[in-house]
Amino acid sequence: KVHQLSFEQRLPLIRNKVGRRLLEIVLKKQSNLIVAADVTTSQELLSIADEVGPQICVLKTHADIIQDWTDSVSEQLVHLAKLHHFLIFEDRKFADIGNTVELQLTGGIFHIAHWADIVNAHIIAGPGTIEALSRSAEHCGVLLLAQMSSKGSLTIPEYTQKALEMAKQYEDAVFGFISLGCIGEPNFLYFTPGVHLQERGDSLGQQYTDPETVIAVQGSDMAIVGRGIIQSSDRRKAASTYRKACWDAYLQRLGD
Ligand code: 5BU
Repeated sequence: KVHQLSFEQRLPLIRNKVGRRLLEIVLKKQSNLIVAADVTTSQELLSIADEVGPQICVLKTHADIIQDWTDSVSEQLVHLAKLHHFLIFEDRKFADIGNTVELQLTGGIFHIAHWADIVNAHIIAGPGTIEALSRSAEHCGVLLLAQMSSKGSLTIPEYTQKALEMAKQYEDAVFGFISLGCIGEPNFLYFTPGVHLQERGDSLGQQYTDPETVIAVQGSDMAIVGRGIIQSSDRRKAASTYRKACWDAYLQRLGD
């Protein structure tokens, strides 16, 4: 199932306001590129945000791999997000009972709810996880993990289908999925990790696909690129190359 509706046409179909705000940014910057800033110091995280910021619609973080995280890091990140017009997606993959998820979202040392525009959740524990996120993250949009890019992932078709059903029950909060391509209706957005222009995988089960296949053929909307950009000697240039490849793939899909 590949959608040929444009992002302009899909914008009014999206119920969650963060999802709509994301599409406004995507259209304005002509970027459906998300960078996964998988580094371990706040200095590297912030310099990546500044370097690739102009090319991306979303910066994806793993706050818990930053060795020197403080509230000041998130404040600076939010400042850069405003400066370069991108959203912040904390890839926390909440998976617990609702009560614990609420504490994980708001508490600890990360205070994710204070600075993340987008968070994601596994559906393994049932709707309580999403209920907690939708209640305590009013200004946050939620993505459900419907498929994963890693080898041996247990997300069989029936599981992916359950994610779609659960999303429909929480459409005010959930505006999309982590999936390998388009798996449902055009009123949701599809985000795909495991994107690389050169490599086919890593030594720990990551499986890569190129932007054209992911977006034009498999019908995904947003490509998530980590090491393809992060490990490049010129991150600005790499981000620019990936932005163009992802946007051209989107245009190709519309034109097919
Ligand atoms: P890479 O360096 O492009 O392989 O990084 C991929 C990023 O996407 C990394 O932050 C992962 O945690 C994240 N990811 C993934 O690779 N595959 C998945 O199925 C999910 C997240 Br969900």
